[in-house]
Amino acid sequence: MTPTAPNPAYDPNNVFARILRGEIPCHKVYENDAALAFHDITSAAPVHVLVIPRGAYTDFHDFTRRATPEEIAKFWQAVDHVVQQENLLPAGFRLITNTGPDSGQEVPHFHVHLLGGEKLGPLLS
Ligand code: IU
Repeated sequence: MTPTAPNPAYDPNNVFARILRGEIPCHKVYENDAALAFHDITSAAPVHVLVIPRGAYTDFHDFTRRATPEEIAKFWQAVDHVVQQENLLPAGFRLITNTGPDSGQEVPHFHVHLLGGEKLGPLLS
């Protein structure tokens, strides 16, 4: 795929960039040419998978504004693939993407948390 121009605000040494480069191992669940899905190291549910784009996007806002339509489509197709692979329907699942400091976003590379495998508690408690 044609990479989008680098975002000057993007830290190329964040942990997910290093996972994408193979410098840090991950427990891979699925990948396509635009996205990688792997288990969160701190599980908040029986299924807790992170899906990240291969491109250098800091967060949801950055990804949505700068990624190509093909990257965006393939990213969400990867999320949907993991939903099916992990048998999360019909019981259901939750998608979360923290964006910016007020959200508690820790890793400055866009990612979606996919949570499921049990009845989840209230989002806000
Ligand atoms: P957040 O939305 O940026 O707060 O989520 C970052 C997640 O990345 C968090 O749930 C961590 O457990 C997870 N994570 C990881 O899976 N592997 C790592 O090496 C690191 C964080 I650092």
